[in-house]
Order: sequence, then structure tokens, then C-alpha cells
Amino acid sequence: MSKVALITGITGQDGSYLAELLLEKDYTVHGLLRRASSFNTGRIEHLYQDPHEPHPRLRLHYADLADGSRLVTLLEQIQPKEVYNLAAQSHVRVSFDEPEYTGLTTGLGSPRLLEAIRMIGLECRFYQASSSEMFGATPPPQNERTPFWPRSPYGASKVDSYWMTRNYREAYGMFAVNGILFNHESPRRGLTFVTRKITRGVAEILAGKRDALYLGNLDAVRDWGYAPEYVAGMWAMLQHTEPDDYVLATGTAHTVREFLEFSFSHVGLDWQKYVRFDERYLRAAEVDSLIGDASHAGAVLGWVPKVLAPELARMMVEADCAAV
Ligand code: NAP
Ligand code: G4F
Repeated sequence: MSKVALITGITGQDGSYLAELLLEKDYTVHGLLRRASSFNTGRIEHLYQDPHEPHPRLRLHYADLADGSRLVTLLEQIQPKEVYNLAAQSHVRVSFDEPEYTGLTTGLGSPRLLEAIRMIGLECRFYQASSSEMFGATPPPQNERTPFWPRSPYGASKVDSYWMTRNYREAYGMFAVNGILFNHESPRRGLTFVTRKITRGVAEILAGKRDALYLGNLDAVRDWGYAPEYVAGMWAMLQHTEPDDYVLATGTAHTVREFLEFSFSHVGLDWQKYVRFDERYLRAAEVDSLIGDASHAGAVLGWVPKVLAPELARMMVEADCAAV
């Protein structure tokens, strides 16, 4: 009998890599799909299995984190042993434009799921996609004991979800864990996050499709890792004997400016000739510096990241050049 997992956010960057990993490990994987007027399954197309075939191991279900009764019905039907809550309005800048919607989904999605699990008496392990954005203005290095000081509606909503997850663990003895993940990127990263915006920009400039790239704050420091390594960490958290919270990070720090340098220099271009400032990409409040200390995950789970920002930038530029 293969293990059964449910992934919310399966169509996103992390959801697609996690689905791949679990299918490789012989799980049956169920994913939530948001109904949209055009296809939003591009990242998992290569994993698609015809539902008419006998026993497909990837199954998609229409649902939205804002619809609590649908979550109850699905959890009862699917009876997953592991639930990975990755769905969110995940864009920090957009959360300033849509604070209420961000709260309804990024903030309230996890208590909806946790309460649904409790209501139907489902025995399962629960992973919450918490974020280094919760540390906000607290100076680095940041680990599991660092106080939160969120600087955006997104960060504040993630703090809400973090505490709800801990509360269900402490109040009801649920196996519920927070993965506090620092920025992780890949060729599947959304096109409006800064790393992918840069690497796609490089590819389009090289191909003569554009002559400038507009960005905001180049001084922000981030700890960028490689997404497939981070989803392996999520899985490891749910396999441990005890539920706990873990930071995943590389412990290395680079500015946006340095990521520009890594990306443009890889194809022999000088970024200063192409990058322009646009204030619309500034945030009402910025998170200046995130640098993680993942020693707890290293000691308990044996989790060690290998890919660092310079190699990540090269990998993403090459993928974007091939695609463009
Ligand atoms: P992503 O690419 O933006 O994917 C977000 C996923 O959530 C997509 O599948 C999206 O569906 C889905 N979603 C959004 N709103 C939903 C709703 N109301 N109901 C159901 N599904 C909804 O994000 P990611 O980079 O993979 O990140 C995964 C999770 O980790 C997110 O919770 C994010 O906040 C968190 N996180 C990410 C990072 C990072 O650096 N990547 C770091 C820390 C934490 P559509 O495809 O239909 O839009
Ligand atoms: O790539 P970003 O949008 O990522 P941010 O805000 O760090 O959030 C990401 O990582 C979090 C983990 O810490 C996740 F929880 C969250 O879901 C998301 O995945 O911006 C990175 C930095 C910021 O300081 C931003 O101000 O890049 C700066 N930046 C400069 N110009 C820009 C731009 N960011 C974006 N998105 N677009 C720009 O043009």
C-alpha cells in the first residue's frame, strides 16, 4: 500500500517539486487545484496522469483554501497520512495591495485545514509552510528561537499560521510542524520574484527582446537556496519521530545587486548598462536582511544544502536562456 499525501499549492514552485519527490517515493499524491479560466498546471504537466487509467498516483481536486467546507469533504474522502500546506498568496509586495485577501488565505488557510483535520478525527501529519519573512526586522542570523517582527501583511499572516500550527500541536497533540524556510528559488520560480525576474530579464536582453530591466531595492540581503533541496527537508520533517519546528537556510548572504552580478556576468553582460530603478517595486516596509541558521535541521534531520546563490543564478539563467 503506498502512503497517501495531500499537497495544497501543488501547482506552485514548491508543490511541483514536492509532488515529484513523493511520487518517486511511491506515494499516492493528491493536490488541490484552483479553478481558473486558463490552465494553471504548467509546473506539474510532466507529472500528469490520466484519471481514466487504473490507479493514477497523482490526483487533482478543485478546491480553494478560502472554502473550509470543501476542505472537510476532501480530507474525509482522501484520508491522507501527510498533509503539506503550501498554498498561499505568497508575494510580499502584493500583500500590501491585498492585505485582507492575504489574511484570508495565507493566514486563515492553516486553521481551516487544522480544524478540518480535528473535526473529522483524521490521523495525519501536518506541514505548515512558514517563512523567514516572519523574522522581518529582527537582525540576522535567525533561527527557531529568534523573535518574529513581520514587516508585511504576508509576514503577519504567516506568523498567524505559525502559531495556529504550534497551538494545534500543543493543545491537541497533533503531529503539526512549521518549516521556517528562507528564500528558495529554481527555474520554476514565479516570474515576479526578484531572482527569476532577473534571470528571465537576462535571457530576454540576450535574445534582443528587451533592452532594460526595472527593479526596486537592490540593497536587500537574502539567503537564497535551491527549492528541490528544501522540499526534501519538508518531507524529512514529517518522517521524524517527534513534531518540531525547523529553519531551512544556506547561511549565506547576498544582496539583490550581487545576484544581478552573478546572473548578468554569466552571459558576459554588465548589469549596470541594463538595470533601471522603478519605485513601484519598493515595499511600504522592507525586510533588510535575512540570513538563516539551519543547524537544528542539520543536527536532527541531517539536512544540508548544497546549491548556493552563484550556482543557482547560473542554473536559472541557463534555463531561462533555453526557454527564451
Ligand atoms: P508559489 O509558487 O507562489 O505557489 C503558491 C501556490 O498556492 C500555488 O499553487 C497557488 O495556486 C496556490 N494558492 C494560492 N492561493 C490559493 C488559494 N486561495 N487556495 C488554494 N491554493 C492557492 O509559492 P512557493 O514559492 O511554491 O511557496 C510555497 C509555500 O511556501 C507558500 O506558502 C509560500 O508562502 C511559502 N514560502 C515560500 C518560500 C520561497 O522562498 N519560495 C519561502 C518561505 C515560505 P495557483 O497556481 O493557482 O496560483
Ligand atoms: O524575490 P522577492 O519578492 O522575495 P521576498 O520578498 O524575500 O519573499 C520571498 O521569500 C520569502 C521568504 O523569506 C517567502 F516567504 C515569500 O513567499 C517569497 O517567496 O524579493 C526579494 C528582495 C526584496 O527585498 C525586494 O524588495 O528583492 C527586492 N526587490 C528589488 N527589486 C524586488 C524587486 N523584489 C521583487 N519581487 N521585484 C523587484 O522588482
